[in-house]
Amino acid sequence: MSLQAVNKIWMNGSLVNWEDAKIHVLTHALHYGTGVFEGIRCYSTPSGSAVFRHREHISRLFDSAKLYYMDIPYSQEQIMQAVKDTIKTNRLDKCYIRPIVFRGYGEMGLNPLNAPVDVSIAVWPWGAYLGEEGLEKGIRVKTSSYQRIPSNTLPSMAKATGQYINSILAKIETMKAGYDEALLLDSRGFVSEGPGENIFIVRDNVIYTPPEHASILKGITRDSVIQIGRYLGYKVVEQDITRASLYLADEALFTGTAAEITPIREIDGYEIGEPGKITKEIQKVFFDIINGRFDEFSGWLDII
Ligand code: PPE
Repeated sequence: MSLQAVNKIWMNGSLVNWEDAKIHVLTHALHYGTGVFEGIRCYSTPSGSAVFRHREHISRLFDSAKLYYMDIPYSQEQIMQAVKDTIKTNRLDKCYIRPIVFRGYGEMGLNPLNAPVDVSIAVWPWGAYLGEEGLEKGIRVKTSSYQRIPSNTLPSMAKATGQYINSILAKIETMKAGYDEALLLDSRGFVSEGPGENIFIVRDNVIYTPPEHASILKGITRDSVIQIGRYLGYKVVEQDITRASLYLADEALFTGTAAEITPIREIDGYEIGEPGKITKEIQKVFFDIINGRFDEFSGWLDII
């Protein structure tokens, strides 16, 4: 998806012009993938623009940084304030937010510990990740021949830049095969997640999603859907999912900040069908929450 430029980007404590937000080609993270990032959305609500589950995202950013031995030279509160400042200065009422913490310029080689830790926050308008039609009618998914990186190879819980080349290979492979999105299995062969989404299935009115040990990124949208599902009175179970139960699912959906709640209508040639009842119910509550129309979960919105 091509970027839509806005006015300013936050870099190491100051707001710089979009076109001046540059780094050196010998930036450590460019060579070795030593960066961690977040994807957050800000929505327009009747009480003003609101960052969705802001604290949880910033807290995950700090956890990712910790797993890669990076000390962020700001507090979580300072980063949250910087996110708000960046949105305000760009006068966007809704946008995607991309904070990134990365090993900067000054050291080469595989010991990054003396390289500086740089922090940047960019925002831009970003529409439906898998298309408006995908959100409404569901998408076609194919299992990738690439496995999701096992957590004893790289920490799945970290949202690290370098880890995304795994997602990217899976994504390209599936797109070239004519599908909308990939699904990755874990190293044991159980369902893990999409290249940038967690997955849920529904069977006999029970909602299932893979557990942490299936090498997933612990998605914040995933957590939101677990809570919404339970609020709606459904049983939501975190357990290993086999390929067969995926193929026999009554409903299936992807969750993610960018993808929001995208129904899956076909997997590997097995028809799941049009978005089902539970998917639609969850979607409705989710969209009501982010649009500020659902008081029960209003604590998830940080008004800027
Ligand atoms: N798994 C992966 C691998 C992942 O990248 C994401 C988010 C999720 C699960 C869902 O997590 P959460 O956003 O907390 O619900 N992927 C981000 C990056 C997408 C991109 O293309 O860049 C996102 O959705 O912002």
